[in-house]
This record gives sequence, C-alpha cells and structure tokens, in this order.
Amino acid sequence: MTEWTIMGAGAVGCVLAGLLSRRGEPVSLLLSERHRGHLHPSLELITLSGQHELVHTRPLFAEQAAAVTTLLVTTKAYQVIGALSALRSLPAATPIILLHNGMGLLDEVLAHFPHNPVLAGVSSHGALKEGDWLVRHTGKGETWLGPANEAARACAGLVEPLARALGHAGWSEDILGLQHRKLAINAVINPLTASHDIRNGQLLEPRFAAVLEQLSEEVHRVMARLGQQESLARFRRRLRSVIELTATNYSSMHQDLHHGRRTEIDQITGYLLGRAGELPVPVCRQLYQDIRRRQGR
Ligand code: KPL
Repeated sequence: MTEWTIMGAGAVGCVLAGLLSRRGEPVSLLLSERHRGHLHPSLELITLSGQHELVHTRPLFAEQAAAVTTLLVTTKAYQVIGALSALRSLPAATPIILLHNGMGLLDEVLAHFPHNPVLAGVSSHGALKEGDWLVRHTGKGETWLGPANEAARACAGLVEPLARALGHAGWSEDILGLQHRKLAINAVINPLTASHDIRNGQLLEPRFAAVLEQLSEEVHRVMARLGQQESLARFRRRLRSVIELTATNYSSMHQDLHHGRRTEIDQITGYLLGRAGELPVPVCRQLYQDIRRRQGR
C-alpha cells in the first residue's frame, strides 16, 4: 500500500487527505517552513453529512522527500515549481500527481523531474477551509488522472485506491483536454466573481448576462484554437450547470483576493491570453488587468 504525500494543505489538499485517510490509506502532509517547530496539529474534516472527523496524517518536511512514495500536488499554481524544487531527495520512481488549478507549468515540472512518472489531473471536489486545520467537504466531485510523460503510464493503477476513497477517479489519455475544459470554466467564473465581489450563483442575475455571454464566447474561441471540439452552446450549458451547482460558493479567486492572497490569474486567464494569438479577447484582457491590479502585482 502506498503512502499518499500531500503537498499543499489548502482546502482541496486537506479534503483529499481526509477522504483518503478515512478509507484507511496512509497519508502524510508535506508541510511548509512556517509549520516547522510547531506541534503538528490534527486536521479535522467536516464530511458532506456534517460529521466532524479527525484525520490522521504524518508530518513531513522537504528534506524528508526521500521517504515520499506517491506525491499529490495541491498547492496554489504559482507555488508548484518552488515547492517541488525543494524536494531534492525525491526518489526518481515516485509518481508526481499535479492536481493544482490553472495550467502552463507542466513543461517546467517535466524538465525538473525528467525521470519521475508525472501525472496531470483535475478534480472537482468542493472544499472550504474553515480554520487552519479545519476543512469542510462541500461537494462530491470527479477526479481524473492521465499521463504527462511515458513513465506515468505504469501508474494507472493509482486510480483504484483513489476511486475507493474519493467516490470517483478515472484514467484519461486526454488529460490535457480535461484540464482545458476545467480551465475554461475557471476562466469565466473566477475572475468575474472576484472582480464583482459576488458568489458564483449571482453570475446568473440579469445584470451579468451580457458580460457572461461575451466572456464565454471569448474563452470558447481560445479553447477551439487549442483543439477543443465542444460547441459554444454546449460549453454554455456546462458553465451554467457548474454555476448552479456551486451557486453559494465563493470561487477560489474570490477567496484569494478577499483574504489578500495572490490569485491564480496568471495560470488561468494569463494562460488563455498567452494562447489567444490574434483572437479578440477584450473581456478576458480587461479582467486579467483588473485582478492583477487588485492583487497588487
Ligand atoms: O473551481 C472553482 C473555483 O472556485 O476555483 C469553481 C468551479 C469555479 C467553483 O467555485
């Protein structure tokens, strides 16, 4: 049985730790420097049914990377490279599973770890941090993993224990496509809700109809350029359904901005802008500038 080491104790990382551990899977948390010297506090998970459960995890620090057998990366997108580079003794056989939001980091990860199996993934579990070590699982989601290099193909079996613990996990040979589909949703909901200081569901109010229509068209255009075959009507239906399902949530970008943290605007909207070429994307561009200004960089 492998031990799952989770790097990134944010909302999603803590929910994954909780779901894996309650299924008897060994879990360790790779902690950052600010936790050094502190007693490792117990993580508490509030399940979908509202039960509070203590989660058993083993604390690890970067210099103990030699002990990591399977690494799940759930840090903020802009922390991925820095955090991974600190794992100098990570064994070459350890699979690295990238589950962070946003895109555009894969080439750098592959260059840093040319021998490790590298898996890309997407997960749509809803999670909310209610305290430093208290996390609420707010929605059951799907998790997909796929190979980002040849070595990763031998790791398809990892989806089985994940599926048992998370309720769903699958293997996809088109993981880039799935990441693009998720990014497209995030590129509409996240900057709009952060910029207007609203919950996801408020995007369906008539005052946002025009901007939602234009932004979804711009995002769809770039996605089509990247090879996505989904029609605009279908993309809008999928978008609407995510907005409805997460209506009471504040998006992760809204939460980051609200708490004065750096957002993932560069890895979401920035990624799209970098791939738009000559396509007109004025709303995307304006939101990008607005969020960058608000986060102070
Ligand atoms: O993934 C999300 C996020 O907030 O980052 C959505 C789907 C928009 C839910 O809030």
